[in-house]
Amino acid sequence: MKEQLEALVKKASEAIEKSEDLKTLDDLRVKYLGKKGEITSLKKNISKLPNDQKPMAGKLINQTSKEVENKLEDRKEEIKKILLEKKVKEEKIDVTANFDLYSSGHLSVINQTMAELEEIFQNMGFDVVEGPEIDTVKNVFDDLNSPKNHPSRSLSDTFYINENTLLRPHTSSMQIRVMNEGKLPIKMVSAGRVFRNDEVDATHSPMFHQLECLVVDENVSLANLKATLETFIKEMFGDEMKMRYRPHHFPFTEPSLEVDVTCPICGGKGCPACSNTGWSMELLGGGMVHPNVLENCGIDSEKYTGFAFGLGVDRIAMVKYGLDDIRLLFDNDKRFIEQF
Ligand code: FA5
Repeated sequence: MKEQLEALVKKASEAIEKSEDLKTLDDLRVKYLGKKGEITSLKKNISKLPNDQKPMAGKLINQTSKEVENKLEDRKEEIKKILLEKKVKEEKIDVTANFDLYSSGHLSVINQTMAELEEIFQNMGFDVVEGPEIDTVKNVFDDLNSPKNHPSRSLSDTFYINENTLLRPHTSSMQIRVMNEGKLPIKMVSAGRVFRNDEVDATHSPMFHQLECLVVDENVSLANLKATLETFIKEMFGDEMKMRYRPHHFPFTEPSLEVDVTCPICGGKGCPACSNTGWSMELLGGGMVHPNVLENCGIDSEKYTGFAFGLGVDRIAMVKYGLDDIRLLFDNDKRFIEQF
């Protein structure tokens, strides 16, 4: 195992040394130390070793992990320094240049998209509701029928403030808050920031935005959910946009589904961005509200049914504007921002 780890450190170090930008470095971090990374996989396999080999293997893998982590950090600092020096050299300021004194800022792409989404749903008769980014374990998990051992509850997935309070990892906690108000029927959307300990890559960010939708009334059916989703997709992306449903599992809905649309980069022909499938990354998850969730909020599940879904606002913006990397939305590059 020692030789295997040394070879891994060598391979990682060479790749890290060769990297010239922070994106490549992020990708290397995911490759080696991410949830499915090479070193993380080795850690997961320790349990399969004979008992007498476990302590030594654990120690060696931790050392390897630390070594690669340090090399990534060192290279990150070096790259930052090189980029800064390059910037200082290239970006000389001409103080005599004529510039627009009155140029003003505007809403970011994400806020524009969020406003557009809210308007579409308002036109369909939904109320717009706001809620806190810090919420309770009860609202985020317990009352949403999440089993105690659900992976999303773990410290490695979710940012806890204390045992009972956390940065919400999804806007679904707003379902509980609204149902607990005790007013029926419900037809609401609620958008805002959410936080997860996700590795950064082209389609994932640790802070992103969701819009939650909840309808509860008598006789609400899966057909109503489909009609709402199909109307929304047409309003947002135009009549030509294709969508597909995939079955999924969420503890708070049954049955559950996910939705993708035509790949915005190739228009469905197949390209590297969509791994030649012709479909976008997953845009939203939803389903029929689980009877346990209704009962947890004091709603009679024999009389009332509901549907809910949660969509990724950042990913909606990516599809709308044909962006192939979510990081563009957060980089604050003026050349990008000014295009919107
Ligand atoms: C949820 O968060 C569920 N709460 C959605 C839901 C609501 C299901 C109501 C049923 C009823 P999921 O983890 O799949 O599900 O996230 C929903 C959407 O958020 C995804 O489809 C995706 O568009 C977006 N998303 C998820 N993780 C990230 C991330 N790290 N970065 C950017 N967008 C993300």
